Amino acid sequence: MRSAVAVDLVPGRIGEDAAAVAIVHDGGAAYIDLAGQDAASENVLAGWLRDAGAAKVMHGYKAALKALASRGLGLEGVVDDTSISGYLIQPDRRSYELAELAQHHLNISVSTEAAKAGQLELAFDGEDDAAAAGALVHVAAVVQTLSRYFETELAERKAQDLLTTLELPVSRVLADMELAGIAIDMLRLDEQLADLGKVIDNAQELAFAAIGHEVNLGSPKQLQTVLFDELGLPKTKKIKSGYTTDAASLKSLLEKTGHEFLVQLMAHRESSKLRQMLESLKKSVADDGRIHTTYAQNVAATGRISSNNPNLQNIPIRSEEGRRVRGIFVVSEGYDCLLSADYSQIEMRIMAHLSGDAGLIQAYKDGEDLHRFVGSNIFHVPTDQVTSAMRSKVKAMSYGLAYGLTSFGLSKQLEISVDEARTLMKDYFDRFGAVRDYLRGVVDQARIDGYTATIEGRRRYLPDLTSTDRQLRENAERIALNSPIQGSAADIIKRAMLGVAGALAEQGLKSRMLLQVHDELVLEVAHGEREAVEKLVTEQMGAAAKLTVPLDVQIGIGSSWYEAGH
Ligand code: DCT
Ligand code: MG
Repeated sequence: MRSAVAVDLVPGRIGEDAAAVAIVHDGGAAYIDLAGQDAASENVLAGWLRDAGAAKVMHGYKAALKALASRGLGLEGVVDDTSISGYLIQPDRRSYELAELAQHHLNISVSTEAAKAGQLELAFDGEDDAAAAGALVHVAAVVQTLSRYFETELAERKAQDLLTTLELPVSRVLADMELAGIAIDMLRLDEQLADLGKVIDNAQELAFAAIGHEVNLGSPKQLQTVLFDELGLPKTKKIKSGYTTDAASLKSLLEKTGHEFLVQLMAHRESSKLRQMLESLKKSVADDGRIHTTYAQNVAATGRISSNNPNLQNIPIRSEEGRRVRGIFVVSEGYDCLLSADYSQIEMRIMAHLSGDAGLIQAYKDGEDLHRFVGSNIFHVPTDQVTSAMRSKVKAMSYGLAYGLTSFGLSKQLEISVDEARTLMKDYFDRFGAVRDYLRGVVDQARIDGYTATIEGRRRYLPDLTSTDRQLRENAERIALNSPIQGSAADIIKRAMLGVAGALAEQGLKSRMLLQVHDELVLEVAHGEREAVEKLVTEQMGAAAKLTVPLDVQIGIGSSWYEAGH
């Protein structure tokens, strides 16, 4: 018999603190105000919460772990988190709030007051104690019912193992990472802000000089006047308010005309965006001088972990200016360095594995740079004569095909004629035929099954595959193509996190994992543990999946996230 636990969360120093706990068990219920307890009953509660043999279900396991930890309370034996099982059942829902899940699956209405109590904001203010207690117990009762209903649903979708062996343990690891946070070098942050300020002012001045007068560079209306009336540049795509001045159009306009105003305008925009990002990072530094992001396991339908408040996944990585931002994330006192480990070409490796394409598999087994290898095959030159332009072309094509790119799309992306793109694709598929067969097969199979599945069996249901609306259908087809690859990459990094966390604990190391971003893990390494951590991270990440091709892990070390990059 599983007990349902609801924890009342109130804003705390970092994240939330637990104020009260409601427990529903076999029809009976208890409400415990954590502040008003004597030592003896607190011990009983603490013992029960920590008892791995006492099975518990809840909604929002990670938040509860953190909130209870702030009171020194442990939590073991959690066998379901309905905010995650609900997601595994239907990964494309917009929200997994308790009230919504209860309404959708059980047709039960949960008052917003009660839902809030279980899900964050309801603060107990003395007067309304009884009502608040009732609300929290009600939440636990709903969670109990919902979890029972989900048991069957999970079994039907063969998702029980994903929940208990992957997602729930990952919640634990993420809770620790969120609590740890990552240290920020405020001086460096301010320095970068000041530098960007100069770059922005300079770009603005040069932009004004290029047209001989001042203009508000942030105003699309004024920009249109300058670009299309004054300078008479070729018109971009028509939109409601004239012609678009979005980034892509400006880029293509610059390529066509090379106009100095555009050069400066784009530099101005890029730097302004970075400055905005730095400002928002600065605002999210907590009292302890660290940034504590919040991860979500139920936002990205592919299975990838997302990061919020602040989002650490959208810090640009391709430009040097963007990478520099990582320099503000630093090792903290008492630790030796930061270590960044990431998978190289994980999507292509998964593609090689899933398609079983002999050429791709052999290339990886031989330790070749795959994009170079494909480039050599497509452009009919030896691998050492594949230029970086050729390499990025085939890279764009390889990923493009996995994302449902058409020859028209490819021609636009590579700025070549549709005929050329068609030939390129034909050459590609002539060489790597199993990839084409695989991609076709994925969509056909998904149409029959109603879902796609990752290597670990994470499903994504795609009812629109049989829609009569062509746009919906084609969109579902694109999702079907890429979900097994994206989703498998997500499963792999999650397994790797469990492996790394497990090995750190097993070896009694003080080093800790801080961040998970895309295919990368960032750790803070304690003194004297560098070698051991490097070894275990390489091993654990490499062993996170058994593919027909090896998983390649690259490691960098430094005093900041930037320096640890590679
Ligand atoms: N990506 C994409 N389309 C591209 C390039 C990248 O969809 N044209 C996606 C898929 C892979 C992910 O971004 C990471 O990008 P890269 O690191 O550039 O890809 P890679 O295969 O790891 O190549 P490289 O060896 O150059 O790092
Ligand atoms: Mg890469």
